[in-house]
Amino acid sequence: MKEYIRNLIEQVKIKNPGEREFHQAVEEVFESLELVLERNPKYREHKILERMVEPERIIIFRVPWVDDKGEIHINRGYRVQMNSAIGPYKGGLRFHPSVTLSVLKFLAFEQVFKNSLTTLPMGGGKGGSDFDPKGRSDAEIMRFCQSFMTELFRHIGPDVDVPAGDIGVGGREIGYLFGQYKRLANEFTGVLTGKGLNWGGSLIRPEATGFGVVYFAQEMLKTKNMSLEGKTIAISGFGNVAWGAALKATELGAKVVTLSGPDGFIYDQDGVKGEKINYMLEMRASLRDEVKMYAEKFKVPFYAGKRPWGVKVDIALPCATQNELDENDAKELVKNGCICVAEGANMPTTLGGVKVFQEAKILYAPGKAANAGGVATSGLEMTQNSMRLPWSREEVDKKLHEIMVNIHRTCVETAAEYGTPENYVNGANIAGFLKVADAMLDQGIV
Ligand code: NDP
Ligand code: 2IT
Repeated sequence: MKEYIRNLIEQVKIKNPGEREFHQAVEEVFESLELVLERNPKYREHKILERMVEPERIIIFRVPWVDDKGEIHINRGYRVQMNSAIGPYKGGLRFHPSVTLSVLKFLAFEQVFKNSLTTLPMGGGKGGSDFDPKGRSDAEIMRFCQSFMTELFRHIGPDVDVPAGDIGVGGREIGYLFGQYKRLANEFTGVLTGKGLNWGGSLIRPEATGFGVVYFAQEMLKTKNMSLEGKTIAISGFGNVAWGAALKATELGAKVVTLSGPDGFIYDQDGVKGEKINYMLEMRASLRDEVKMYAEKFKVPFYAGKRPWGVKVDIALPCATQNELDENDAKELVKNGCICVAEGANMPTTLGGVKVFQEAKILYAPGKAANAGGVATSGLEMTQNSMRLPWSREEVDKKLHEIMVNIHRTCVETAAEYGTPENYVNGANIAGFLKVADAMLDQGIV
């Protein structure tokens, strides 16, 4: 079976040359699936893995727009519709200059397994653009979003494909995208999630990914009879996910001592709490892309060009972006006594880094399990839209919490069932896979 999996990974590399991030995501998942294929030859016979790495559809399009000075810009837009076996395509849109087809394919691939874990009926997709929002005016962001949606609208729909936010796409962008969709499609439906509260959005959706990561970490700690109370935490990033994680971790009695941005990281020994957490929203809205602003405002140390993984903490929550924590960072965290890593970002740890955590036998949860609370709450937003009834904050939060506890239990039970107890990577990959794979078998060769 090892041979078959290795060959398959090789084929993916040959067929998708240069798509480094996509190769990495496939390799991580397929290594876990060896255990499943040994027990169930039917997945191999029906070429389920071969089908899963071939997106059902990819749309690539031109996004022309005009800046405030009248200059014309051309960006590239994408939507990767990966797998619709268990529901309409669902997944965020990323606006960042580092966006490539490889990045979006890896994200869409991860999304398939993540969405399956949420227990809600959502397939996997992802999209975005290499557009750089940094320094752009509100009017420029609006024109870009309108141009992007002018092409995308014909490929999505509330029962077809439901995009949401990701890096560079928050409430404001979802608003502009929704406005343009509504105008073109002439319908008011839940075609996007992360909407404003007055027009179909769900309470708790902005907080959901970060809250979910912390709920997941809480469950991991419980397996060792520990809690978040009094623990110190290193968070990377200062965006939507980092913000939600800081809020919930602080509420549960932990102390968040770092945040990071592309410019470096800050160390706040008193903890990122209260108004300091609110300030994260201001930093994000400033579109300056600098966490240094925090150091200046609150007079704490700033380490230019560095990542926060050398700091002594109990828990690490990487919440910025892919491959932001490598083998050396992982060694450093373990050496300094870190006992738990839960990924808020998608694939923030390199394959080498993951091996370090697993060999050190610390608690380590991959993003597709730990950060599933965001898309799960998007699923709850879709439900509310279908019912045309909003739920209260408490109700959504309770459901989110139940879903995270459930995903945690599923990961632990599946890992044990397949002979690798405490291996959250195997637990998440296998459990996420089985539901989608069985649906594909039921639906024939499509
Ligand atoms: P935001 O745009 O709100 O924030 C992203 C943060 O990461 C920003 O601070 C961003 O800075 C920073 N960042 C980006 N690149 C780097 C880098 N190379 N080094 C350091 N920091 C960097 O996005 P989100 O918080 O929504 O997303 C963060 C991560 O969480 C992503 O991996 C995303 O895929 C994942 N995620 C998001 C979910 C959601 O619901 N929003 C759900 C599940 C996962 P800048 O952009 O200024 O470079
Ligand atoms: O990576 C993710 O799960 C997200 N960016 C959220 C996707 C969604 O559809 O809410």
